[in-house]
Amino acid sequence: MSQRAPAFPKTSARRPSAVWKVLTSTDHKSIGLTYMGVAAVFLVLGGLEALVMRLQLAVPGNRLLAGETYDRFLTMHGTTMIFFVLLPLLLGFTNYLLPLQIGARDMAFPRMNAFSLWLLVGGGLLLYLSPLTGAPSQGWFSYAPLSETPFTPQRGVDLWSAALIVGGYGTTLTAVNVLVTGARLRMRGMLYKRLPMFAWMSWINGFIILFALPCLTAVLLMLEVDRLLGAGLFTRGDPVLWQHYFWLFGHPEIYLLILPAWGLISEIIPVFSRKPIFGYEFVAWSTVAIAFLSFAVYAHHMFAVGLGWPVELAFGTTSMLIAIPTGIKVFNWLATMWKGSVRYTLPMLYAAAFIVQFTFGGVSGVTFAVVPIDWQLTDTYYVVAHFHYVLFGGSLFAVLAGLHYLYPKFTGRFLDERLGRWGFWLNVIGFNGVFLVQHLLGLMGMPRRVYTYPDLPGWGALNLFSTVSGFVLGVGLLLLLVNLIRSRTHGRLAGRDPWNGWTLEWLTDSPPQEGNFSQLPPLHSRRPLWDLKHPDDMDHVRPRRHDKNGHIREEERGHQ
Ligand code: HEM
Ligand SMILES: [Cu+2]
Repeated sequence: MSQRAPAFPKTSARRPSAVWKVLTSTDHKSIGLTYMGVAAVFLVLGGLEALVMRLQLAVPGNRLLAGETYDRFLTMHGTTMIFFVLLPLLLGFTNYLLPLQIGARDMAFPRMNAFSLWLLVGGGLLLYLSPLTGAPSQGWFSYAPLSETPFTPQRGVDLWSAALIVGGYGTTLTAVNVLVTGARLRMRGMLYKRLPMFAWMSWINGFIILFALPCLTAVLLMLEVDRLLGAGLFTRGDPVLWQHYFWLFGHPEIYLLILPAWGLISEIIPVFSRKPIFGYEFVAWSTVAIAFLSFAVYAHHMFAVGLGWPVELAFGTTSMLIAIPTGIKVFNWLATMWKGSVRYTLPMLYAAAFIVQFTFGGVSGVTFAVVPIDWQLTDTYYVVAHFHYVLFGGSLFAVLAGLHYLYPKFTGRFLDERLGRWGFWLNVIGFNGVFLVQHLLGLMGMPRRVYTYPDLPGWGALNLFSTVSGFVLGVGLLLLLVNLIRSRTHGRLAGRDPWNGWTLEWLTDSPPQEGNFSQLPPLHSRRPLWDLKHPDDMDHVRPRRHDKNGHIREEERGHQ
């Protein structure tokens, strides 16, 4: 009789399961990845809601959804995508990357960090409980008095507010964590002027979150005081009071959804162009300018309410001004690519698509700064096209670039290249197909937030095109999902530094060990890993890496 293997010692049965580990972890990397995982679930939900809306809009006079039901899908979609997809994605990258880039072991307050994460998850659950009591139908910006009980009686609105209040507290606490981490936990030699661009931008973002989100929390509490206690702040008070509060939060919100995205792009483009970022100081300081200006433009969302021309002129002007620091960034990214030796890997492809699409969305944004144009186009599909170009073509594409860039760090393996390229092209074609034509629909006068429309010349065809493209995009995102899951076990091994990077995260194992670093190199410049790899040619000795004509120097190419 063969001998039996000794029974496993009992204690090992109590080893925490993977799920328990995720639920209780205070490690910034686990928290970061959980944010992203949660966001992926909500992306599927928000994406399905979008497709249902697009099906309803596919042909004129469609009867698939009733008007009220369409409004509910619209509200759930907008709220989900902004607060429970983009926000957690960007917070996920910030959590994961910020400590690694500055040479820290973790965020400043790891337990508070876990608390913030679960507050946000709780918020998401509250939102998706709301359909049980009648899903909210007042739109993601929930204008009061429309969102008051007499006009939107269902309890789902209260759950909707609760979702954003709870999630909002979590995000505000994260901002505190980010600010303290960036201020206090930088390794020796990591001066502010040497911060990697992602670390810098997500740190500045902490300020925007800290000052913007409380405006939302306050106004939501006011709404609930009205709805639950009948105070009448918005019904008996100023009818545009809500809008002031909401947009004082809402416009900075759009910037807080783009700053970390810019940070990712500012990491990826230099690495894949083999040039340090062009005009580091300009990119850095333009971010600060944007953080301030983002609070000074908010009333451009309110040109149609009749603020009077002096106010409109002022806000129109600031809105045009903010295009300058934004344009500086686009210029600097292009200048970084210019005469570099560009490698069109998957992250770089997504980054390139980002530049084109984000610029497009930015330019259509500037057209709204011209008040009479805004009067003409407000609440049309031109607006829907504009903000999807910024949020999807911009933020989300940057996140996808970041995901392809950092996946090897997260998992130790590359994403599959072939599947990745198929996904990329389907996403680009699908996304532009959905939203490019909506500019035309808007110019032709199609209002937004309508559940159906009459059969006017061209409207049906353009809408059908948009809907079909939506499904192409859906397939593209699905391929990405398959790739993310499959490559975890099947992907090519990546090692520590698969892209030949320059910032500290590439010094760690993939995935990084607990505590991140066993040893940190001395830090003399913005590119510590370059210095490590080229001790004879360090950045602080020779920071200029282009020749007089702007070409990347020959020996630099050799250094790839
Ligand atoms: C990052 C991704 C996305 C974000 C952040 C986003 C955000 C939003 C927001 C904030 C609204 C406005 C909701 C409101 O007015 O209350 C909206 C509306 C809408 N979105 Fe998205 N969205 C995203 C992706 C998509 C995709 C992929 C599609 C289509 C396939 C889509 C289709 C729509 C439609 C049809 C509407 C309704 C327009 C209307 O009736 O006015 N969205 N989205
Ligand atoms: Cu705005």
